[in-house]
Amino acid sequence: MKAGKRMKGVVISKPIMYGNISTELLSKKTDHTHKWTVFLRGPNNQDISYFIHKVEFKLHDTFVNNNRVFKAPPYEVTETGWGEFEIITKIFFPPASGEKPISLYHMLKLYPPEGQAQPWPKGKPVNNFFYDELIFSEPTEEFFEMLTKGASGPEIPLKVSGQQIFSLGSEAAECKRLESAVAQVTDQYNDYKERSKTAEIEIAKLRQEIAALEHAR
Ligand code: SLL
Repeated sequence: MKAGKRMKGVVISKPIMYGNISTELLSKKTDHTHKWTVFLRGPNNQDISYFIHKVEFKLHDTFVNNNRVFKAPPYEVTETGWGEFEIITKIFFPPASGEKPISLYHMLKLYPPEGQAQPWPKGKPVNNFFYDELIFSEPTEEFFEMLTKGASGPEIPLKVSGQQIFSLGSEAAECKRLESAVAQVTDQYNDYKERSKTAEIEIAKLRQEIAALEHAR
């Protein structure tokens, strides 16, 4: 194995999940209104540390020591505070990978989504989770070894359960929804095309009639 040699044509993708969970503090001793946790983990809660060197969470300047660094999992910060802000999660890969760090931008959500039909139950956590995939294109041979040998068990759960909300099942359901939306839009488009063709024929006919009438004047 030659150090730093990249593998032509090889692409490896690793699923991740990131986001935050927040609960309102019921007894407010300070101006802090919520307790929250921001995290980076595998969608199946599987270990992802075998291809990660460290993770930094950059919090708002109002927090003491606002750059939180983790060299091992769990990659998460739990805090209390009073406001929503953007958190930058910077993922660093092992030096042998030659990969640049990747930054994720996440808006910390404390409050439930607007326009809820029901009032939000007191103490119910607010979740704001995202699924994404880290794509490694032409990894070095060393990093390829790490990426492929370190995985343990399935990376995406089969079914939704608890906090594992992104699953192969929900992906398939989403694909079906998108396919049926595409079919619906295609039908509508064909219908409009047909109607516009009929209208054009009608216009041409009327033009001819006008021309004949003008000619006869
Ligand atoms: C806002 N633009 O005004 C945002 C900033 C900052 C939140 C939110 C600090 C907590 C502490 C904290 O919650 N900052 O003092 O430890 O809503």
